[in-house]
Amino acid sequence: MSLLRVNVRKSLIVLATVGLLLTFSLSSGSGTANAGPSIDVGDIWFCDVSFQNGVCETTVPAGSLVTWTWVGFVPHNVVECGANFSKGLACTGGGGPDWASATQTLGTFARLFDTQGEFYYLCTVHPTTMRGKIVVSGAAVGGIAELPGLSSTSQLAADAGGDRSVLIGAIVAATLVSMTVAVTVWLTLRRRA
Ligand SMILES: [Cu+2]
Repeated sequence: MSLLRVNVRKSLIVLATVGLLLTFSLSSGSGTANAGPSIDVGDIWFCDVSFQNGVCETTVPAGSLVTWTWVGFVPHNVVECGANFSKGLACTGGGGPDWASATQTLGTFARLFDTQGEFYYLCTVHPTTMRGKIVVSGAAVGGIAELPGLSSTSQLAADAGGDRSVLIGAIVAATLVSMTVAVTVWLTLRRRA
């Protein structure tokens, strides 16, 4: 009787733990921030080689998490540089950049854009070649943000990858829950027998 009671309590603790893990894994994939676009950081361009020497403009709804993904072989950075790049080639004017990534050759940099406006950035290693602009619209919409002006296949593939990872996370979590329930029930029954 008491052994059964202990098992039931153990089962409840396991279920509660798994439930918490499930909640965390789902919220990390699609929490308060919209899963925004991923912008490629290449040699030597933002978004796509066609934006080399130009300005890559990316429009997102307010509340979007924008991620830059390094895809090249030489060091670059992403540095906020004032309206129309008013902070200069090193972005040190006007009190310096409001935000900046590290100078790196691999990895990602993510930033949540939750206020409406236009945010200019450049790579201070290649300040005249690599320039970009995030336009944050007022409308907060769920899901993946639209990317006007960006039609490269790598951009589309990156967006699809983001969707897939959330889906895979949900499937893995659901599988873990059902496996845990099955093992717990099996252990409980075996101990009672
Ligand atoms: Cu660069």
